[in-house]
Amino acid sequence: KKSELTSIEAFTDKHYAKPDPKLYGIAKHKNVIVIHLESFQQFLIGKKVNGQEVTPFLNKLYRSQSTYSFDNFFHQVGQGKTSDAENMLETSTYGLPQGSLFASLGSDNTFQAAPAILNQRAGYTSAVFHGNVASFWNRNNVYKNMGYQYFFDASYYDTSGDKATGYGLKDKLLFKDSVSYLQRLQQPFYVKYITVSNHFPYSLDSEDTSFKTTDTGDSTVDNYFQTAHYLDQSVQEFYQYLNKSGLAKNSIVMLYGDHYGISDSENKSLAKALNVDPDDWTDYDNAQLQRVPLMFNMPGYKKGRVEHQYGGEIDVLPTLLHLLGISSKRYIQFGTDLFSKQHDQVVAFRNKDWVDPDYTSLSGTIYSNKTKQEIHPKGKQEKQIKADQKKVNTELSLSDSLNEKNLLRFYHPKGFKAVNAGDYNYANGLD
Ligand code: GP9
Ligand code: MN
Repeated sequence: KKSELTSIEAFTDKHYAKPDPKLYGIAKHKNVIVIHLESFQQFLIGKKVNGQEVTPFLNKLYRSQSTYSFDNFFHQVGQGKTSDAENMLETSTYGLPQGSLFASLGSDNTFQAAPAILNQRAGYTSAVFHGNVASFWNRNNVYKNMGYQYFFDASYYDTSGDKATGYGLKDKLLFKDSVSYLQRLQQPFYVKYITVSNHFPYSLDSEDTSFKTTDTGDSTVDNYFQTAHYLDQSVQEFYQYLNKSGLAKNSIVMLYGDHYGISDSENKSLAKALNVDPDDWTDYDNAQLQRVPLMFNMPGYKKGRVEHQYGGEIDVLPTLLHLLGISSKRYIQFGTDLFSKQHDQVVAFRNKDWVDPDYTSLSGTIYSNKTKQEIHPKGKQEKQIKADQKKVNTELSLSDSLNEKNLLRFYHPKGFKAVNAGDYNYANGLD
């Protein structure tokens, strides 16, 4: 087992991408506020329905000079959906080929995750705010193993009557009702808000929306724009609080979409809403639709822009650490800093498909991104594509060995103190 760890370490060492010195540490000592935009896909950004922007606030944030945004950023989740996204963002290792890592391994595995790293390297306090019950996706156990100090789950809020929908407290209320807890956290803090209102089946009470949506005839698609609009307003209201309280100027806010909201089987109805002929819709289009937003917003910052490099959820942790001025080199992480010149732009999906700036590979069929057509690569091109596929396979299988055999328990990065889940008792909350 230890020799396996050695080969994993050799891979991630060699794969490591060093930070861009111009961006390293630009958010040093700032609070980190992560906003998990449930089921939020990139096509919502800038989208208008009946002349009205679906997500006007996020659109503004996306284009603001205070934000680094990405337009070729992909989700990489498998069956663990939200929990896979969380796992990748917190650890820069992949979810499992089947099921949810949180659910199947999360109670016992050793993690070297963001909350513990930030606490030990830079004194961060950590917390999660989420309006569903703590046991969903086994979060209660996983968060303790990751070193999260506080978890404000549904039991901390009033979720009675029409205050909640299927997956818990409505987003506007989550942001509003969590303020009293957030205010009491010692700074700098690393906090994560997991929203739920924009979740299938995208139902909202009529009092929560007046958005005039599409009429594709597919209620999932039509409702999706309404709940996305509600989520946008929720984030806007939270920003009003961040600005008023002064937290905004001491914080970096990272927003990301966790995975698709409209499944491949519904993409033909979606095509109508996107003004594309549904009969022309292909597997290639399904793959391209797996883009989700990623934004690093620093209120007051002036050099932000929309970045075009390809990347995915696996790349977020090293990117964030470097913005905070914390080197990621000593950790086993499969992603690479999105801003690095050495960043690896081949984005692996959990089923071994992949995309990069030039090609899309789906079950071994190769498409040119330029023509959107299937190609039959020859010569140098074929060699490159084979090498990329091999790297994708290797990377996924090394990540699986690491997690399935719990190998991080044998890995001791410099200065890292193993997390003791027993240190945390969320039932007692803040004292
Ligand atoms: C529920 C939520 C949804 O707590 O995070 O998870 P998902 O169904 O998207 O995996
Ligand atoms: Mn989700």
